[in-house]
Parts: sequence; C-alpha cells; structure tokens
Amino acid sequence: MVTDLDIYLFDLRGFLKLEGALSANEVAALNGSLDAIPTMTPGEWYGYVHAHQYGTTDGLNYQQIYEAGTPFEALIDHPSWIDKVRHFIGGEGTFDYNHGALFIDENFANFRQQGEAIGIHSGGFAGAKRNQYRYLNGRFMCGQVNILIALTDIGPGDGGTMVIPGSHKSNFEHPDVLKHRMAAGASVDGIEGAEEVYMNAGDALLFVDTLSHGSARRTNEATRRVVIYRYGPSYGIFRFGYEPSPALLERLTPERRQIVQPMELLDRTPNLKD
Ligand SMILES: O=C(O)CCC(=O)C(=O)O
Repeated sequence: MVTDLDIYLFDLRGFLKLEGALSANEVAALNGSLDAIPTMTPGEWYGYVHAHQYGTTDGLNYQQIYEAGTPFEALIDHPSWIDKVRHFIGGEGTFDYNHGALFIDENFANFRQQGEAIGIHSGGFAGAKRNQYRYLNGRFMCGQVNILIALTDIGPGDGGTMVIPGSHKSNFEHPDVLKHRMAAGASVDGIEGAEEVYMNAGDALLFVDTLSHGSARRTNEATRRVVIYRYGPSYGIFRFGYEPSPALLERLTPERRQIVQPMELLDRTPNLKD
C-alpha cells in the first residue's frame, strides 16, 4: 500500500527507507541461498547466475539472482514494496502499460569488501530517459525504481549506500562529484549534501534511479551484502542481455512471470511458409 507520506517523501527526496521490509527468516534464507553458490569470479556462471563487475573496485555482483532459488523469487513481487513500485512506475491506461505494468531489467546480489565503493552517479541533470523521474498530470511515470535490500547490517564503515536527497530533480551536477569523476580512485565520502543510509539486515531502500547515489567506501573487514532489483515499465529490455531460464519461467506464479517476462515472443515455426 502507498501512503500519502510515501508519496510526499518520494517526491521530495527521491527515496523511501522501508524498515523491516524482510523478516529475519527471509534474510536468513536469502543469505543461505547465496552461501550455497560456489564462489565465482567475474565471467563465471552458476546455472543462469552470472558473476559480474561494473568496475574493478565496487565489488562482485551475482547477476540474475532471481534464478538462485525461491527466496529470491519471492522478492520479485514482495508485498513490502510491490504496490509502491507499481505506483511510482505508473503508466496505467497508457501505451506504457501494454503488457502489464512492470519489468525487472537488472537483479543482482552485490558483495562489497574492505576498500571497495561505488562512485556517486546519476542525477536529474543528466536527463536520461531510462531512469527518469516523472510526475505528470497527477500521476507518477518514473523510468526506473530500484529496491536495494540489506542482507547484512550496514553501519559506519560498512560502505553504506549514499544518496543526495532531492537530486532526482537537480539541474546541475554536484561540483564535488564532477571532481571525483575526474580523479580516479578518489573517495566518494564527504560530499556535501550526500547522506549515507544505515540499514539493518532486512531493511530496504526504494529509490528512483535518477537520484544521485553511490556508496561510501567500506573500511570495515568482512563483506557487505545487498540485493538490488531494478523495475521499469513493461516494454523494457535486460540491461546486460540476460534472459530468464525456461525452468524459472515455468515455475513462477503468473504475477511474477509477467514481471520477469511481460511479453512472450511469438513463435513463427508452426506456420512457416518459407
Ligand atoms: O551499492 C550501493 O550501495 C549503491 C548501488 C548503486 O550504486 C546502484 O544501484 O546503482
């Protein structure tokens, strides 16, 4: 359910913190499923899960993590956020809504170690259509809304997600972020106006991807674990060219399947004339 306060804060800041979005049992099941995957290095596959990295210092990603078992399948339309995501992606009754409301174009678990961080990126100034923040004629029509779920507690030194509240509407790039981008390896911490979000395992952060965001550098030992599902309108396409496995599509509920594959490709083989 979406409250008036959700709407006010999402519009104002570009994000909502959903405390206790997952139960301790759900968190334990997700961590257990991750532990069951043999350690991989970028480029390796475990079934349909792919080890991947954006850069060299932002940690390891296990992409297509909804293939890693039922605890991850449950995140596709989890009641703690799915109504809010649907509301902010919006588009009902428009051409955007052709085959259902939503599509997940990227879903992954991220493991971040000591010394790793991801630089602050994105912002309203960039004007990208894919992740745009949009409110028009009384309704939301955002291009991409992310759910980032903490699977470990994230406090000081743990490399928490950083956001610049309100930056989804910014007309200018933050001058310090600009400098950061030009100085390879510079720390993303201490950027005026940015906030580090501390979370308990099971908390989730819902944010429009236009928001300027990244993470602080992890200084503590051990590993930060988060899961990110990126939702957009149903006509989207996978960010990195993955495709869901036939087995996953077969076992998903119709509601989940529609979010994973809103439109089945037409099969021309039964009626081939050439
Ligand atoms: O890892 C994080 O805390 C931030 C995630 C991020 O940068 C993204 O979703 O693009």
